[in-house]
Amino acid sequence: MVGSNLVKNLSNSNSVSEIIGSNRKDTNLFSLDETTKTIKDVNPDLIINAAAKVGGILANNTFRTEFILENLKININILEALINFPSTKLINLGSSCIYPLNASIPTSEESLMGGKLEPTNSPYAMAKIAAIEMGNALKSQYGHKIINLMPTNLYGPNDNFDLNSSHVIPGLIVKFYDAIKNGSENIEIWGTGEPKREFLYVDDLSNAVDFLLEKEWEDDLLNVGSGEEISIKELSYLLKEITKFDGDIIFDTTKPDGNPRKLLDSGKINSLGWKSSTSLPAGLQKTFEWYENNY
Ligand code: GFB
Repeated sequence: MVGSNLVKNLSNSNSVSEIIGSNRKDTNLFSLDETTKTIKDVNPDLIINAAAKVGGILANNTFRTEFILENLKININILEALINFPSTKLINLGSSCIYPLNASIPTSEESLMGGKLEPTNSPYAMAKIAAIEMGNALKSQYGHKIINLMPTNLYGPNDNFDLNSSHVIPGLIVKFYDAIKNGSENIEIWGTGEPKREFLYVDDLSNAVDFLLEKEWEDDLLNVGSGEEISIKELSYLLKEITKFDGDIIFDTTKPDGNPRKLLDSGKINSLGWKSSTSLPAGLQKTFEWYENNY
């Protein structure tokens, strides 16, 4: 979702003369040789690392080994390959789950490593933290220019709409869509509905990246969020309205809630002059329409 969206949006950017997308078919990031070869062949001014094994709470909590191994390998190979290309800048994308469970809300960049991680996604978070630390090592030792962007929970067209591995928004869109199609009387939401999340429409993240291309990078870690949080219960009622489902919503409390609250302090990027522009209802509407037209 993020990589294809960046290619689409940055193709129209005044700050970019050419953008080259490289997906998993083009470069095997589990191979250091192939990763190095792509960097050597393309010789880019800037790499945006949007590659990751990602998933929702169930996938993260079930495939814990794959989530840490695959993400570590991707990040190790990109950063090790970059050692010999110190003039190639890197924008490295992470996730808000790098911050500790007990971090203050809204969570600022300073909270990193201040406590224990939230258990359902600690393997994924640990791989993302390792990438930040590796980047810092390259910066101090070899002079690389690297910025780590930590977006809040993302959603939008081209997301993963598989019920078992998706994040909450695409998961609920599929559930409402199928319930309407099958005439079901209710849909099931995981957990208590009490947890709160902050969501960012994927175009807004690409817009933040485009915005930063014009800036001098001083911070090595920068949060990117919408600044608004909503409970999963409120989110499900909003989606019920958008999808026009007229049945009931049932909460399956045998499923995990995960982090009770995730809201980033995006004050740093806001003070540079960037703000998200897509409201949650507008983004959800666009994502639902995209799903209806593409599935
Ligand atoms: O989006 P989500 O899977 O990820 O879940 P996290 C958010 C909340 O929605 C949790 C609830 O409290 C879920 O229990 N939920 C309710 C559902 N119904 C559903 C459903 O049908 N599908 C899903 N997926 N959730 C992820 C991390 O955490 O966030 C990743 O696991 C990453 O590592 C990502 O950081 C951004 O926000 O809990």
